[in-house]
Amino acid sequence: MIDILYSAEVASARSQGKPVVALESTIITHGMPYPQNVEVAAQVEDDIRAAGATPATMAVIGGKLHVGLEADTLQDLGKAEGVAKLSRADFAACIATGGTGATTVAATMIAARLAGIQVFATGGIGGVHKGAESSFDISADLLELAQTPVTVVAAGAKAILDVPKTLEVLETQGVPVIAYGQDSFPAFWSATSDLMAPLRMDTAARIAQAHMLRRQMDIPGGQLVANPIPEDEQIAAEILAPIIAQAQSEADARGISGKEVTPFLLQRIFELTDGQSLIANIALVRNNARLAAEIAKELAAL
Ligand code: PSU
Ligand code: MN
Repeated sequence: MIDILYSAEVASARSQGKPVVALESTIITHGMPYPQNVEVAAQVEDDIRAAGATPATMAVIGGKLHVGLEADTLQDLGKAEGVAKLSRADFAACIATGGTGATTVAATMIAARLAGIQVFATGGIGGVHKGAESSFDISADLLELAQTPVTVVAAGAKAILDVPKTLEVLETQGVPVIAYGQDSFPAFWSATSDLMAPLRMDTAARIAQAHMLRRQMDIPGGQLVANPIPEDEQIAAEILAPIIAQAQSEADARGISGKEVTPFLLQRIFELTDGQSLIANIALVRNNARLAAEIAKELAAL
């Protein structure tokens, strides 16, 4: 087995069988600017503690896989420059070479599985990018959801993605996409979209039960829970549409490709909305952390 460095609180929760919620770190290093990134990461961890679960933020630091970061380590990671963005493809290579990297949704799911953690809260997942029919840019997050048994709570998918194609790939890959408490598939900054979610559940207990049943039925893979942003915190899709289009055409003009695409778009949208996108982003991540904690508690009780 690979060597894992657990934070003190995660080690203690694991030994007592208490509920733990995994958190990614790419959102810290590539998704939000410093110092808000560190403040938000600490706040989200506190939200999980307040809800009665233990947060486990994942990262690779100097070739060691950390499950749960101590406060000073989180601070250093949030400030550091040139941290790698790790997905399934480069996760093991980073450990092998003694590197430092932040985990995407895909890599966080792998780390969670290694640590026996079944629930994970994030903001948005990667998906099928606009123009994927020529770029072939489909996030490894979708394929990870198809094979790694972790329930991921996100706020739906961003409009930087081709959301209908993202839902099609999830369906093909056999990933349950569950809207929480509504029929519509949430659109990240907006609580609803024109698309129906394939599934709907209204309680954390149901989501936990479905997660367990998939394991008992030997169906590999996880679940995607799409949790709508609280209505008073949302940004209307009409306001964001032209901004997203501008960010996308800038990315195309500059020939941005591969793993640079998502961080580039997020950064440009932050700048073009004068930071408004970040405020909504923070609200929805916190909301997802609270729901993930409830699901983890239900799973621990099963
Ligand atoms: N989408 C967001 N915010 C994010 C990301 C995606 O709304 O921070 C990050 C997550 O870490 C996700 C990764 O796993 O980007 C996906 O990158 P890619 O599209 O290169 O697979
Ligand atoms: Mn990609």
